[in-house]
Amino acid sequence: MSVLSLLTPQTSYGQHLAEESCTVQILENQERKDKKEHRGDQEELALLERLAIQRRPIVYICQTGLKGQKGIMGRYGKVGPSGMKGVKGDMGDLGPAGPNGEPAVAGIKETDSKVYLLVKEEKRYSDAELYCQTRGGHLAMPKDEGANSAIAGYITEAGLNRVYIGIHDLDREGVFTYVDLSAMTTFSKWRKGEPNNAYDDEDCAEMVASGEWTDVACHPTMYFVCEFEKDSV
Ligand SMILES: [Ca+2]
Ligand SMILES: [Ca+2]
Repeated sequence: MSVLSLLTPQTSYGQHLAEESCTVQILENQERKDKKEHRGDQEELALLERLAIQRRPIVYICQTGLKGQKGIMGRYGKVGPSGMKGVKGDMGDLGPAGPNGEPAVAGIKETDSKVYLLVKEEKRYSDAELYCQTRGGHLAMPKDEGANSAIAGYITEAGLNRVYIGIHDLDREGVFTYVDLSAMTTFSKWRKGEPNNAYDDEDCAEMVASGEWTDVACHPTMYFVCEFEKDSV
């Protein structure tokens, strides 16, 4: 590339803005001299002379083209690592007080040998027995008239109609036993027509307020009475 072609764009500045690309050229002193002889443009020669004296390379940068349109956005990069866990915030204000709950245990009833607990928490038969066992007892097992009357009175005082008691025929259909697996001997208080194993689905027992028993399904939830031996209380 000759020095003239390098220098020419400078004279037509403004007309080639969008077309010229950047060019860098370093000229040797001899080449500058050749050009001086070849062409007598005073301005160019003066420049070449000055550069030759200073022994600097000639660097000419052409104008770049017009700026293009903005490109489309690139793809998102990978998600960076998690930051450090922040400091725990202050505790919020206390919420409003909740409504008063009904006590689950409506009180205790005692006989000479037993303590009865009426639990006003609706549970299935098996869960009710589990509740009583967890506290060291069983569902109530009325084994004589005195015990049966005590439990019945308890139900009536609480204004309830029915509760689970600890009698079932889960092990052998039609053969009711107490929940501690002791056999029913002389005493029973079945209501007339019960047990009837209605819908072939009644293997548990409830006591109604009158003190009578009926066999019922084991899965509905209802209140129940636990009993504890006085010695173990
Ligand atoms: Ca049955
Ligand atoms: Ca029945």
